[in-house]
Amino acid sequence: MASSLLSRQLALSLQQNLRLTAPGCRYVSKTATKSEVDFEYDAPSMKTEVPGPRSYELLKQLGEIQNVGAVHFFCNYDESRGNYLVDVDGNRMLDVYTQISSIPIGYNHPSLMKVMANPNNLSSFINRPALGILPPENFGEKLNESLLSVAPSGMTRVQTMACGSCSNENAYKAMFIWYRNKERGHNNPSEEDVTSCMINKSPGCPDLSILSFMGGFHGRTMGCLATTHSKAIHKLDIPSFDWPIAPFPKLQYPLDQFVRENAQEEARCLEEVEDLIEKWRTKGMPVAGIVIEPIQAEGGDNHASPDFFSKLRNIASKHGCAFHVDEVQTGGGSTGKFWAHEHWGLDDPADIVSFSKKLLTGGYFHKDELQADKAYRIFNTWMGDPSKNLFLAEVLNVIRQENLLEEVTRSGKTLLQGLYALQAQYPSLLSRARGQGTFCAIDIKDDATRNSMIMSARNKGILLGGCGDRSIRFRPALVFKEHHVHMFLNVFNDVLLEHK
Ligand code: PSZ
Repeated sequence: MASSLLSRQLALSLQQNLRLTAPGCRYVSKTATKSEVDFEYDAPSMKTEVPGPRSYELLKQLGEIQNVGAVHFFCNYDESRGNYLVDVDGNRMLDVYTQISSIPIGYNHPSLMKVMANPNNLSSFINRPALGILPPENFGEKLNESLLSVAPSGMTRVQTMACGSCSNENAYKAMFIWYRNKERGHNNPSEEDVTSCMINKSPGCPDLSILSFMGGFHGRTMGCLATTHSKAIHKLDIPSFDWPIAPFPKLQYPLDQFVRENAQEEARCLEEVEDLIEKWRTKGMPVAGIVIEPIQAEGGDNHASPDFFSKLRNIASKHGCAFHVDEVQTGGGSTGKFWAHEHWGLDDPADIVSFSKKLLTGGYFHKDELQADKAYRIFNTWMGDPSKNLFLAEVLNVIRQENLLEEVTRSGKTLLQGLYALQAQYPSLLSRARGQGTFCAIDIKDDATRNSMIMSARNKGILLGGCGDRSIRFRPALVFKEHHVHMFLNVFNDVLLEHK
Protein backbone atom coordinates (compact mmCIF):
# COMPACT_ATOMS: atom_id res chain seq x y z
CA MET A 1 0.00 0.00 0.00
CA ALA A 2 1.12 3.53 -0.76
CA SER A 3 0.97 4.59 2.86
CA SER A 4 3.23 1.77 4.08
CA LEU A 5 5.70 2.44 1.25
CA LEU A 6 5.80 6.06 2.27
CA SER A 7 6.37 5.14 5.88
CA ARG A 8 9.15 2.69 4.97
CA GLN A 9 10.83 5.43 2.97
CA LEU A 10 10.45 7.83 5.85
CA ALA A 11 11.92 5.34 8.33
CA LEU A 12 14.78 4.57 5.96
CA SER A 13 15.59 8.21 5.35
CA LEU A 14 15.42 8.80 9.09
CA GLN A 15 17.97 6.03 9.70
CA GLN A 16 20.22 7.42 6.98
CA ASN A 17 19.85 10.87 8.39
CA LEU A 18 20.98 9.68 11.81
CA ARG A 19 23.94 7.81 10.34
CA LEU A 20 24.98 10.70 8.15
CA THR A 21 25.02 13.25 10.92
CA ALA A 22 26.55 11.01 13.59
CA PRO A 23 30.23 11.81 12.88
CA GLY A 24 29.74 15.45 13.91
CA CYS A 25 28.30 14.40 17.24
CA ARG A 26 29.34 12.59 20.35
CA TYR A 27 27.62 10.73 23.15
CA VAL A 28 27.27 13.00 26.16
CA SER A 29 25.55 10.65 28.58
CA LYS A 30 28.06 9.16 31.01
CA THR A 31 25.53 6.73 32.49
CA ALA A 32 23.52 4.24 30.43
CA THR A 33 21.58 6.21 27.86
CA LYS A 34 17.86 6.11 28.38
CA SER A 35 16.95 7.08 24.85
CA GLU A 36 18.29 4.89 22.11
CA VAL A 37 20.33 7.55 20.36
CA ASP A 38 21.27 10.16 22.91
CA PHE A 39 23.59 12.52 21.15
CA GLU A 40 24.30 16.10 20.45
CA TYR A 41 27.32 18.23 19.59
CA ASP A 42 29.96 18.81 22.23
CA ALA A 43 30.53 22.56 21.84
CA PRO A 44 29.66 25.61 19.77
CA SER A 45 31.54 25.96 16.50
CA MET A 46 31.67 29.31 14.70
CA LYS A 47 32.64 29.82 11.07
CA THR A 48 31.43 33.35 10.36
CA GLU A 49 29.93 36.32 12.14
CA VAL A 50 26.17 35.88 12.62
CA PRO A 51 24.34 36.59 10.37
CA GLY A 52 26.83 35.19 7.86
CA PRO A 53 26.87 35.64 4.07
CA ARG A 54 24.26 32.94 3.32
CA SER A 55 21.87 34.43 5.89
CA TYR A 56 22.33 37.88 4.28
CA GLU A 57 21.54 36.43 0.87
CA LEU A 58 18.36 34.77 2.16
CA LEU A 59 17.39 37.92 4.09
CA LYS A 60 17.55 39.89 0.85
CA GLN A 61 15.38 37.31 -0.95
CA LEU A 62 12.76 37.12 1.80
CA GLY A 63 12.84 40.90 2.17
CA GLU A 64 11.27 41.11 -1.27
CA ILE A 65 8.24 39.24 0.08
CA GLN A 66 7.99 40.21 3.77
CA ASN A 67 9.23 42.62 6.40
CA VAL A 68 12.35 40.88 7.70
CA GLY A 69 13.28 43.49 10.28
CA ALA A 70 12.95 40.98 13.11
CA VAL A 71 14.82 38.07 11.47
CA HIS A 72 18.07 37.29 13.33
CA PHE A 73 19.50 34.73 10.87
CA PHE A 74 18.38 31.67 8.89
CA CYS A 75 18.60 28.21 10.41
CA ASN A 76 19.51 24.73 9.32
CA TYR A 77 17.07 22.66 11.34
CA ASP A 78 18.27 19.39 9.78
CA GLU A 79 21.70 19.84 11.33
CA SER A 80 20.52 21.22 14.67
CA ARG A 81 20.72 18.78 17.60
CA GLY A 82 19.79 18.88 21.26
CA ASN A 83 20.84 22.23 22.75
CA TYR A 84 22.58 23.33 19.55
CA LEU A 85 21.04 25.40 16.78
CA VAL A 86 22.95 25.40 13.49
CA ASP A 87 22.61 28.28 11.02
CA VAL A 88 22.82 28.30 7.21
CA ASP A 89 26.47 29.42 7.35
CA GLY A 90 27.44 26.35 9.36
CA ASN A 91 27.67 28.15 12.71
CA ARG A 92 26.64 25.93 15.61
CA MET A 93 25.38 27.79 18.68
CA LEU A 94 24.39 26.69 22.18
CA ASP A 95 20.76 27.76 22.32
CA VAL A 96 19.80 29.41 25.61
CA TYR A 97 16.71 31.08 24.09
CA THR A 98 15.09 28.11 22.23
CA GLN A 99 12.76 29.84 19.75
CA ILE A 100 11.37 32.24 22.38
CA SER A 101 11.20 29.50 25.00
CA SER A 102 9.25 27.00 22.92
CA ILE A 103 11.53 23.96 22.37
CA PRO A 104 10.94 21.49 25.21
CA ILE A 105 13.58 18.78 24.74
CA GLY A 106 16.02 20.21 22.21
CA TYR A 107 16.28 19.97 18.44
CA ASN A 108 15.57 16.72 16.57
CA HIS A 109 15.15 14.66 19.70
CA PRO A 110 15.39 10.97 18.65
CA SER A 111 12.16 10.10 20.49
CA LEU A 112 10.26 12.71 18.49
CA MET A 113 11.85 11.51 15.26
CA LYS A 114 10.44 8.07 16.09
CA VAL A 115 6.95 9.51 16.54
CA MET A 116 7.35 11.09 13.12
CA ALA A 117 8.57 7.85 11.50
CA ASN A 118 5.87 5.64 13.06
CA PRO A 119 3.56 4.56 10.21
CA ASN A 120 0.58 4.55 12.60
CA ASN A 121 1.00 8.31 13.02
CA LEU A 122 1.23 9.26 9.37
CA SER A 123 -2.42 10.08 8.78
CA SER A 124 -2.37 12.44 11.79
CA PHE A 125 0.39 14.46 10.16
CA ILE A 126 -1.20 14.51 6.74
CA ASN A 127 -4.86 15.17 7.53
CA ARG A 128 -5.40 18.18 9.75
CA PRO A 129 -8.99 18.01 10.92
CA ALA A 130 -11.56 20.63 11.88
CA LEU A 131 -11.34 19.28 15.42
CA GLY A 132 -14.51 20.89 16.75
CA ILE A 133 -16.70 18.94 14.35
CA LEU A 134 -14.71 15.92 13.04
CA PRO A 135 -12.17 14.71 15.60
CA PRO A 136 -10.21 11.50 14.94
CA GLU A 137 -11.12 8.29 16.78
CA ASN A 138 -8.12 8.49 19.14
CA PHE A 139 -8.50 12.19 20.00
CA GLY A 140 -9.87 11.70 23.54
CA GLU A 141 -7.36 8.94 24.23
CA LYS A 142 -4.44 11.11 23.09
CA LEU A 143 -5.67 14.07 25.17
CA ASN A 144 -5.73 11.75 28.18
CA GLU A 145 -2.20 10.54 27.43
CA SER A 146 -0.85 14.02 26.89
CA LEU A 147 -2.51 17.15 28.28
CA LEU A 148 -4.75 15.58 30.91
CA SER A 149 -1.80 13.75 32.43
CA VAL A 150 -0.44 17.17 33.43
CA ALA A 151 -3.75 18.89 34.25
CA PRO A 152 -3.41 21.55 36.97
CA SER A 153 -4.98 20.84 40.36
CA GLY A 154 -8.79 20.97 40.27
CA MET A 155 -9.07 20.86 36.47
CA THR A 156 -10.32 17.95 34.41
CA ARG A 157 -11.25 19.79 31.23
CA VAL A 158 -9.06 21.13 28.46
CA GLN A 159 -9.65 23.03 25.21
CA THR A 160 -6.88 22.94 22.62
CA MET A 161 -6.10 25.91 20.39
CA ALA A 162 -3.45 26.80 17.82
CA CYS A 163 -1.23 29.33 19.65
CA GLY A 164 -0.79 31.27 22.86
CA SER A 165 -2.74 34.32 21.74
CA CYS A 166 -5.77 32.37 20.56
CA SER A 167 -5.68 30.31 23.76
CA ASN A 168 -5.89 33.46 25.85
CA GLU A 169 -8.41 35.09 23.52
CA ASN A 170 -10.75 32.12 23.92
CA ALA A 171 -10.07 31.80 27.64
CA TYR A 172 -11.24 35.43 28.00
CA LYS A 173 -14.40 34.60 26.05
CA ALA A 174 -15.04 31.61 28.32
CA MET A 175 -14.72 33.91 31.37
CA PHE A 176 -17.17 36.44 29.90
CA ILE A 177 -19.72 33.76 29.00
CA TRP A 178 -19.42 32.27 32.50
CA TYR A 179 -19.79 35.71 34.11
CA ARG A 180 -22.88 36.72 32.09
CA ASN A 181 -24.63 33.43 32.80
CA LYS A 182 -23.86 33.94 36.48
CA GLU A 183 -25.35 37.46 36.33
CA ARG A 184 -28.44 36.21 34.51
CA GLY A 185 -28.89 33.29 36.86
CA HIS A 186 -29.52 31.07 33.82
CA ASN A 187 -28.10 30.61 30.36
CA ASN A 188 -31.00 31.73 28.20
CA PRO A 189 -30.18 35.06 26.52
CA SER A 190 -33.07 37.50 26.00
CA GLU A 191 -34.33 38.60 22.58
CA GLU A 192 -32.66 41.96 23.27
CA ASP A 193 -29.34 40.22 24.05
CA VAL A 194 -29.50 38.41 20.74
CA THR A 195 -30.35 41.43 18.59
CA SER A 196 -28.04 43.93 20.33
CA CYS A 197 -24.98 41.66 20.10
CA MET A 198 -25.26 41.74 16.31
CA ILE A 199 -24.51 45.48 16.30
CA ASN A 200 -21.82 45.39 19.04
CA LYS A 201 -24.13 46.97 21.64
CA SER A 202 -25.03 46.04 25.19
CA PRO A 203 -26.68 44.12 26.73
CA GLY A 204 -25.77 41.45 24.13
CA CYS A 205 -22.18 42.71 24.07
CA PRO A 206 -21.96 43.54 27.79
CA ASP A 207 -19.72 46.11 29.41
CA LEU A 208 -17.44 43.66 31.19
CA SER A 209 -13.70 43.89 31.72
CA ILE A 210 -10.58 41.85 32.42
CA LEU A 211 -8.08 43.11 34.95
CA SER A 212 -4.45 42.74 33.91
CA PHE A 213 -1.08 43.92 35.21
CA MET A 214 1.38 46.55 34.06
CA GLY A 215 4.30 44.75 32.40
CA GLY A 216 2.17 41.71 31.52
CA PHE A 217 2.19 40.04 28.11
CA HIS A 218 -0.73 37.88 26.99
CA GLY A 219 -0.53 38.05 23.20
CA ARG A 220 -1.16 40.45 20.36
CA THR A 221 -4.68 39.66 19.12
CA MET A 222 -7.06 42.46 19.98
CA GLY A 223 -8.59 41.13 23.20
CA CYS A 224 -5.24 39.85 24.44
CA LEU A 225 -3.52 43.06 23.41
CA ALA A 226 -5.84 45.01 25.71
CA THR A 227 -4.24 43.04 28.58
CA THR A 228 -0.66 43.25 27.23
CA HIS A 229 1.41 46.10 28.69
CA SER A 230 5.06 45.30 28.06
CA LYS A 231 6.10 47.42 25.05
CA ALA A 232 4.41 50.29 23.18
CA ILE A 233 5.36 48.85 19.79
CA HIS A 234 2.92 45.98 20.45
CA LYS A 235 -0.01 48.32 21.02
CA LEU A 236 0.56 51.45 18.97
CA ASP A 237 -2.35 52.44 16.66
CA ILE A 238 -4.58 49.53 17.70
CA PRO A 239 -7.95 50.41 19.30
CA SER A 240 -8.41 48.88 22.73
CA PHE A 241 -10.75 48.38 25.68
CA ASP A 242 -10.95 50.58 28.75
CA TRP A 243 -10.04 47.76 31.16
CA PRO A 244 -8.35 48.10 34.56
CA ILE A 245 -4.55 47.73 34.78
CA ALA A 246 -3.03 47.02 38.19
CA PRO A 247 0.60 47.52 39.18
CA PHE A 248 2.67 44.31 39.27
CA PRO A 249 4.99 44.17 42.30
CA LYS A 250 8.44 45.61 41.65
CA LEU A 251 10.51 43.40 43.92
CA GLN A 252 14.10 43.60 45.05
CA TYR A 253 16.39 40.62 44.44
CA PRO A 254 17.53 38.24 45.80
CA LEU A 255 14.03 37.76 47.16
CA ASP A 256 15.15 36.14 50.43
CA GLN A 257 17.17 39.24 51.36
CA PHE A 258 14.29 41.71 50.95
CA VAL A 259 11.37 39.81 52.45
CA ARG A 260 9.90 42.73 54.42
CA GLU A 261 10.27 45.35 51.67
CA ASN A 262 8.87 42.98 49.05
CA ALA A 263 5.90 42.02 51.22
CA GLN A 264 5.06 45.75 51.56
CA GLU A 265 5.28 46.25 47.81
CA GLU A 266 3.04 43.23 47.18
CA ALA A 267 0.48 44.50 49.71
CA ARG A 268 0.42 47.87 47.90
CA CYS A 269 -0.33 46.15 44.58
CA LEU A 270 -3.03 43.90 46.06
CA GLU A 271 -4.75 46.90 47.60
CA GLU A 272 -4.72 48.58 44.20
CA VAL A 273 -6.26 45.45 42.62
CA GLU A 274 -9.20 45.59 45.02
CA ASP A 275 -9.65 49.32 44.46
CA LEU A 276 -9.70 48.82 40.69
CA ILE A 277 -12.25 46.01 40.94
CA GLU A 278 -14.51 48.34 42.97
CA LYS A 279 -13.95 51.28 40.61
CA TRP A 280 -14.78 49.31 37.49
CA ARG A 281 -17.88 47.85 39.13
CA THR A 282 -19.04 51.39 39.92
CA LYS A 283 -18.28 52.42 36.33
CA GLY A 284 -20.64 49.68 35.12
CA MET A 285 -17.84 47.52 33.67
CA PRO A 286 -17.41 44.76 36.26
CA VAL A 287 -14.24 42.70 36.23
CA ALA A 288 -15.19 39.23 34.91
CA GLY A 289 -11.65 37.88 35.16
CA ILE A 290 -8.12 38.59 36.34
CA VAL A 291 -5.25 37.48 34.11
CA ILE A 292 -1.65 37.16 35.27
CA GLU A 293 1.63 35.39 34.44
CA PRO A 294 3.31 33.51 37.33
CA ILE A 295 6.54 35.26 36.27
CA GLN A 296 6.09 38.26 33.97
CA ALA A 297 8.30 37.16 31.09
CA GLU A 298 8.27 39.61 28.15
CA GLY A 299 7.89 42.44 30.66
CA GLY A 300 11.31 41.71 32.19
CA ASP A 301 11.16 38.51 34.27
CA ASN A 302 9.34 40.04 37.21
CA HIS A 303 8.66 37.65 40.08
CA ALA A 304 6.14 37.75 42.92
CA SER A 305 5.85 35.55 46.00
CA PRO A 306 3.52 32.56 46.52
CA ASP A 307 1.84 34.68 49.21
CA PHE A 308 1.05 37.38 46.63
CA PHE A 309 -0.53 34.89 44.24
CA SER A 310 -2.45 33.17 47.02
CA LYS A 311 -3.93 36.49 48.16
CA LEU A 312 -4.68 37.56 44.59
CA ARG A 313 -6.45 34.26 43.97
CA ASN A 314 -8.58 34.91 47.09
CA ILE A 315 -9.39 38.45 45.96
CA ALA A 316 -10.60 37.04 42.62
CA SER A 317 -12.85 34.53 44.40
CA LYS A 318 -14.14 37.12 46.87
CA HIS A 319 -15.21 39.49 44.06
CA GLY A 320 -16.63 36.77 41.80
CA CYS A 321 -13.92 37.20 39.14
CA ALA A 322 -12.46 34.21 37.30
CA PHE A 323 -8.72 33.77 37.92
CA HIS A 324 -6.75 33.09 34.74
CA VAL A 325 -3.10 32.07 35.06
CA ASP A 326 -1.25 32.48 31.76
CA GLU A 327 1.43 29.75 31.67
CA VAL A 328 2.21 30.15 27.96
CA GLN A 329 5.85 30.94 28.74
CA THR A 330 6.26 29.54 32.27
CA GLY A 331 4.51 26.20 31.65
CA GLY A 332 6.21 22.98 30.58
CA GLY A 333 8.90 22.50 33.22
CA SER A 334 11.54 25.22 32.98
CA THR A 335 10.85 26.55 36.48
CA GLY A 336 11.58 23.08 37.91
CA LYS A 337 7.89 22.21 38.27
CA PHE A 338 5.70 21.40 35.31
CA TRP A 339 3.57 24.49 36.00
CA ALA A 340 5.06 27.56 37.62
CA HIS A 341 1.89 27.98 39.69
CA GLU A 342 2.73 24.70 41.49
CA HIS A 343 5.36 26.70 43.40
CA TRP A 344 2.47 28.54 45.11
CA GLY A 345 1.37 25.32 46.86
CA LEU A 346 -2.37 26.01 46.41
CA ASP A 347 -5.05 23.30 46.07
CA ASP A 348 -7.20 25.61 44.01
CA PRO A 349 -4.66 27.78 42.15
CA ALA A 350 -6.81 28.99 39.24
CA ASP A 351 -10.04 28.78 37.27
CA ILE A 352 -8.25 28.82 33.91
CA VAL A 353 -4.64 27.95 32.99
CA SER A 354 -3.55 28.69 29.42
CA PHE A 355 -0.52 27.19 27.69
CA SER A 356 1.34 26.93 24.36
CA LYS A 357 5.08 27.05 23.49
CA LYS A 358 6.75 24.01 25.19
CA LEU A 359 3.41 22.21 25.27
CA LEU A 360 3.61 22.24 21.44
CA THR A 361 -0.12 22.84 21.14
CA GLY A 362 -1.93 25.87 22.50
CA GLY A 363 -4.97 25.64 24.74
CA TYR A 364 -6.35 26.12 28.21
CA PHE A 365 -7.41 23.98 31.14
CA HIS A 366 -10.46 25.14 33.03
CA LYS A 367 -12.81 24.39 35.87
CA ASP A 368 -16.04 22.61 34.92
CA GLU A 369 -18.12 25.77 35.40
CA LEU A 370 -16.06 27.62 32.78
CA GLN A 371 -17.12 25.18 30.10
CA ALA A 372 -19.06 27.20 27.48
CA ASP A 373 -22.71 26.24 27.77
CA LYS A 374 -23.51 25.90 24.06
CA ALA A 375 -21.80 24.45 21.00
CA TYR A 376 -20.01 26.90 18.66
CA ARG A 377 -19.40 29.51 21.38
CA ILE A 378 -15.71 28.59 21.67
CA PHE A 379 -14.90 27.39 18.20
CA ASN A 380 -12.80 27.81 15.08
CA THR A 381 -11.64 25.68 12.16
CA TRP A 382 -8.65 23.85 13.60
CA MET A 383 -9.01 24.25 17.37
CA GLY A 384 -5.50 22.90 17.80
CA ASP A 385 -3.72 20.13 15.91
CA PRO A 386 -3.98 16.50 17.05
CA SER A 387 -0.54 15.64 15.59
CA LYS A 388 0.96 17.97 18.22
CA ASN A 389 -0.66 15.87 20.95
CA LEU A 390 1.31 12.86 19.68
CA PHE A 391 4.55 14.80 20.07
CA LEU A 392 3.49 16.17 23.44
CA ALA A 393 2.72 12.68 24.79
CA GLU A 394 6.27 11.68 23.81
CA VAL A 395 7.80 14.86 25.27
CA LEU A 396 6.07 14.07 28.57
CA ASN A 397 7.45 10.50 28.46
CA VAL A 398 10.96 11.87 27.96
CA ILE A 399 10.50 14.38 30.81
CA ARG A 400 9.46 11.54 33.14
CA GLN A 401 11.98 8.93 31.97
CA GLU A 402 14.92 11.32 32.08
CA ASN A 403 13.80 13.12 35.28
CA LEU A 404 14.09 16.39 33.43
CA LEU A 405 12.36 18.47 36.10
CA GLU A 406 15.09 17.43 38.54
CA GLU A 407 17.70 18.19 35.90
CA VAL A 408 16.19 21.64 35.40
CA THR A 409 16.28 22.29 39.14
CA ARG A 410 19.92 21.23 39.27
CA SER A 411 21.01 23.19 36.18
CA GLY A 412 18.94 26.15 37.32
CA LYS A 413 20.72 26.30 40.70
CA THR A 414 24.11 26.19 39.00
CA LEU A 415 23.01 28.88 36.55
CA LEU A 416 21.71 31.22 39.25
CA GLN A 417 24.77 30.67 41.46
CA GLY A 418 26.95 31.44 38.43
CA LEU A 419 24.98 34.61 37.73
CA TYR A 420 25.30 35.70 41.38
CA ALA A 421 29.07 35.17 41.17
CA LEU A 422 29.37 37.18 37.94
CA GLN A 423 27.17 39.91 39.38
CA ALA A 424 29.53 40.19 42.36
CA GLN A 425 32.49 40.32 39.99
CA TYR A 426 31.01 42.94 37.62
CA PRO A 427 28.77 45.12 39.83
CA SER A 428 28.84 48.05 37.40
CA LEU A 429 27.50 45.86 34.56
CA LEU A 430 25.16 43.34 36.21
CA SER A 431 22.39 43.45 38.80
CA ARG A 432 19.18 41.73 39.94
CA ALA A 433 20.06 38.12 39.02
CA ARG A 434 16.86 36.16 39.55
CA GLY A 435 15.15 32.96 38.54
CA GLN A 436 13.34 29.75 39.27
CA GLY A 437 14.72 26.57 37.70
CA THR A 438 16.45 27.59 34.49
CA PHE A 439 13.85 30.36 33.99
CA CYS A 440 16.44 33.00 34.95
CA ALA A 441 17.32 36.57 34.06
CA ILE A 442 19.80 39.29 34.92
CA ASP A 443 19.79 43.05 34.38
CA ILE A 444 22.47 44.81 32.35
CA LYS A 445 23.45 48.40 33.05
CA ASP A 446 21.56 49.79 30.04
CA ASP A 447 19.67 48.76 26.92
CA ALA A 448 22.57 49.43 24.49
CA THR A 449 25.06 47.37 26.53
CA ARG A 450 22.49 44.57 26.87
CA ASN A 451 22.02 44.40 23.09
CA SER A 452 25.75 44.57 22.43
CA MET A 453 26.33 41.72 24.91
CA ILE A 454 23.69 39.54 23.23
CA MET A 455 25.37 40.13 19.83
CA SER A 456 28.84 39.42 21.20
CA ALA A 457 27.67 36.19 22.89
CA ARG A 458 26.07 35.11 19.61
CA ASN A 459 29.32 35.56 17.69
CA LYS A 460 30.98 33.41 20.35
CA GLY A 461 28.37 30.68 19.89
CA ILE A 462 25.78 31.38 22.62
CA LEU A 463 22.20 32.39 21.77
CA LEU A 464 20.49 34.61 24.33
CA GLY A 465 17.33 36.70 24.37
CA GLY A 466 16.40 40.00 25.94
CA CYS A 467 13.29 40.95 27.89
CA GLY A 468 12.02 44.10 29.60
CA ASP A 469 14.06 47.31 29.24
CA ARG A 470 17.51 45.95 29.95
CA SER A 471 17.38 42.29 31.00
CA ILE A 472 18.85 39.18 29.45
CA ARG A 473 16.66 36.15 29.91
CA PHE A 474 17.68 32.51 29.90
CA ARG A 475 15.26 30.07 28.33
CA PRO A 476 17.11 26.85 27.58
CA ALA A 477 15.39 23.56 26.77
CA LEU A 478 14.74 21.07 29.57
CA VAL A 479 17.78 19.05 28.39
CA PHE A 480 20.16 21.88 29.32
CA LYS A 481 22.55 20.16 31.72
CA GLU A 482 25.09 21.50 34.20
CA HIS A 483 27.93 21.21 31.71
CA HIS A 484 25.96 23.44 29.33
CA VAL A 485 25.58 25.97 32.15
CA HIS A 486 29.36 26.03 32.65
CA MET A 487 29.93 26.41 28.94
CA PHE A 488 27.57 29.39 28.91
CA LEU A 489 29.10 30.99 32.03
CA ASN A 490 32.61 30.79 30.55
CA VAL A 491 31.59 32.53 27.35
CA PHE A 492 29.47 35.06 29.23
CA ASN A 493 32.50 35.89 31.35
CA ASP A 494 34.45 36.69 28.15
CA VAL A 495 31.58 38.87 26.96
CA LEU A 496 31.59 40.75 30.28
CA LEU A 497 35.35 41.29 30.11
CA GLU A 498 34.85 42.90 26.69
CA HIS A 499 32.21 45.25 28.07
CA LYS A 500 34.01 46.29 31.25
O1 PSZ B 1 6.82 39.53 20.43
C1 PSZ B 1 5.99 38.62 20.60
O2 PSZ B 1 4.89 38.56 20.01
C2 PSZ B 1 6.29 37.59 21.58
S1 PSZ B 1 7.81 37.36 22.10
C3 PSZ B 1 7.34 36.19 23.20
C4 PSZ B 1 6.02 35.99 23.17
C5 PSZ B 1 5.42 36.76 22.23
N1 PSZ B 1 5.39 35.16 24.05
C6 PSZ B 1 4.11 34.71 23.82
C7 PSZ B 1 3.12 34.70 24.93
C8 PSZ B 1 3.51 34.73 26.28
O3 PSZ B 1 4.81 34.76 26.63
C9 PSZ B 1 2.52 34.72 27.28
C10 PSZ B 1 2.88 34.74 28.72
N2 PSZ B 1 1.23 34.72 26.92
C11 PSZ B 1 0.83 34.70 25.64
C12 PSZ B 1 1.75 34.69 24.61
C13 PSZ B 1 1.28 34.65 23.21
O4 PSZ B 1 1.60 33.45 22.61
P1 PSZ B 1 1.77 33.35 21.02
O5 PSZ B 1 2.99 34.12 20.66
O6 PSZ B 1 1.88 31.88 20.79
O7 PSZ B 1 0.54 33.92 20.43
